[in-house]
Amino acid sequence: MEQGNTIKTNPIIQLPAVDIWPEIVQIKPKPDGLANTVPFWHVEITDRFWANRINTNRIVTIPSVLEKCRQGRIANFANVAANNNADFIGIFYDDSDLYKVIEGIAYSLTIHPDPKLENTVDDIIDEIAGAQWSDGYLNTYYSLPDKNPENRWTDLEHKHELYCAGHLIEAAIGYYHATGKTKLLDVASKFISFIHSVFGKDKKIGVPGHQELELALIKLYRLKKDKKHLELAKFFLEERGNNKNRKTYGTYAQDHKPITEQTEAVGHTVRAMYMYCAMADVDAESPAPRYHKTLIALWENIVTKKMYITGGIGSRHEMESFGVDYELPNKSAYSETCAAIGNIMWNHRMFLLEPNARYIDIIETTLYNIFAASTAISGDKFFYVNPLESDGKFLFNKNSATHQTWFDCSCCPTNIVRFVPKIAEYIYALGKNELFINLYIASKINTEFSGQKVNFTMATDYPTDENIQINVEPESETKFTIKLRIPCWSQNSPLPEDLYRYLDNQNHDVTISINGQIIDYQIKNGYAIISRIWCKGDRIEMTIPMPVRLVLAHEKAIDNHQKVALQRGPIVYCVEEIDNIVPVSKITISKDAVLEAKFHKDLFNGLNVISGNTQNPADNNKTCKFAAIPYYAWAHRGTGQMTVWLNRD
Ligand code: FUB
Ligand code: ZN
Repeated sequence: MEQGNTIKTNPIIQLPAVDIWPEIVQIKPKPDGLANTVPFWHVEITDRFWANRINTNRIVTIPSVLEKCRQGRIANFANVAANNNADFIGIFYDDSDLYKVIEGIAYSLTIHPDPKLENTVDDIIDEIAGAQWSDGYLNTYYSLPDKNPENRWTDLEHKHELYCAGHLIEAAIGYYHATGKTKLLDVASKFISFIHSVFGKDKKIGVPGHQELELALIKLYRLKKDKKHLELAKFFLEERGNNKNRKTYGTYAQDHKPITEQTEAVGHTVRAMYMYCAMADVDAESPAPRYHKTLIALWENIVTKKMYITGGIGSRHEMESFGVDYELPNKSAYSETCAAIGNIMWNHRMFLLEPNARYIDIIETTLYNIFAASTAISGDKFFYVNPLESDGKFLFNKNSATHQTWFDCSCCPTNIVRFVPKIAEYIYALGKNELFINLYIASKINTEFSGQKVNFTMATDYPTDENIQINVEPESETKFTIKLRIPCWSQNSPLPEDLYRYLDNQNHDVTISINGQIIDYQIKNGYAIISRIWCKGDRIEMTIPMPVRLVLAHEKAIDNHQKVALQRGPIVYCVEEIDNIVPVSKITISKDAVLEAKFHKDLFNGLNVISGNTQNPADNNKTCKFAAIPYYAWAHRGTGQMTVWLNRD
């Protein structure tokens, strides 16, 4: 295949200390039809929904989780550094939380410098460096109260030394990029050199019990261009499910069969997501993809049988795992926040291997529903578990029936911290002479086509509003293609594939106009393709109708029999006790219900509330109103009952 031109976007926000991001996200000429990531600091988000969250992450979430890390995680490093024989505090993988927070701070510093915060992190990095063993090993659980080399690598299945190493690499690369400082990267490199000396074909044969190091090694390979990191990632992937040299861990850790034979998503969801990410990354580095077919089979299995309408995955609290096909309970759903983040990361990689809007449909649904729900609007309370129903009593969220400020295992808040500042990365992608507009998030980007600079400004209040305007400003007339994603939910499918469908089965055409003239367009792989010579002042207007739709689940998803969910655009709704006189479990929607969405500017920074009629069983079935709010806004007004799936008349 012909290789494309080098395609370029330009930083809009500010220059990072070192511009290594294009390497890390593998920005390089791609064959025709494929796309490159746009670095997150090349996109300025102006949209209120996400800009608020990015600011809240910086102003509230980061200080709050750092403070929590001081109550144990940072002390562990300091205690190893001080060699004071203190006992280890917390859970054996707690180091990873601190690394994830540093990674998140690094991304936040990239788009918003903060010398004071940077100093704080520098001090923490001193403690981390002080805790490193002279041979490069670094893990506080195996270093407290004392360092016993014999204990290391003795329980790869459960203890997370390799997992923590992966998060260390990601933090180190992020911090180097943001600040140009190499101390943490040196620590990570030394640890990885040690890991290379231990693991490999002619050395210790073993795989991480929790995947993560694999994808981090590929990032490191992209940065350092040293093939041995890629080879070690491949070694860990290829040894999975291979019981010739070791006792395998089974389905929980996706270690039950070789990965190319895995076609059903099983086991611990976060482990699975990180593994699928690494598989996609290896394929992105290889001229002959080895895992793509398997990944598509796994994707189809999840999307057709194992995904909640909110985009959540992982049905079971037990082992934090996938269930069997169509096992999608609502009240006992696990739907871990980390799994949702992992699923977004994986779908983005799938898009880069094969630019099809179906992957972005999953990203969008996950972002606006489960991910947006996972952090309270205040920014300092979180859902680890994201059920679709609550009776107000079941302590689904790690011993709580509502958000919590922290958890003994705080994988989710720390994943949120590192995910939010980088959301801009998902809005656009660049192919050869073409710009993909994947998410309709108000933003600005500056790019180049055939050497011509082009500014794009997207203005919209999507998904509250159905109108989007994109201003195209080339330096001078230039021919290129804009690919506008046509969301699946506008094409009569609530999510890709057939796990969910609309009750009314109606099409609502997306209209696109250029400079006021409605145009005909073709849809290919989920994108409206507009190729033309673009001139200064060109304006694209797009309207994606957002009627309130009633969603049905596949008949085999028995938990949702005789139930409907409400969806408007990508937003899934829920009903809460506080808004309704009828108990939420008794609200019933008829198929011809008139449902109205009305904007309330004072609720949660502004959102649409849906209302309609139901019957009140406590009042002779008299007709009365019910109200539904976006799922992402639930649990902000006290602890109470909530449900996404309503009775169907
Ligand atoms: O084991 C590390 C993390 O903690 C996992 O990814 C989460 O599911 C939680 O178990
Ligand atoms: Zn988690």
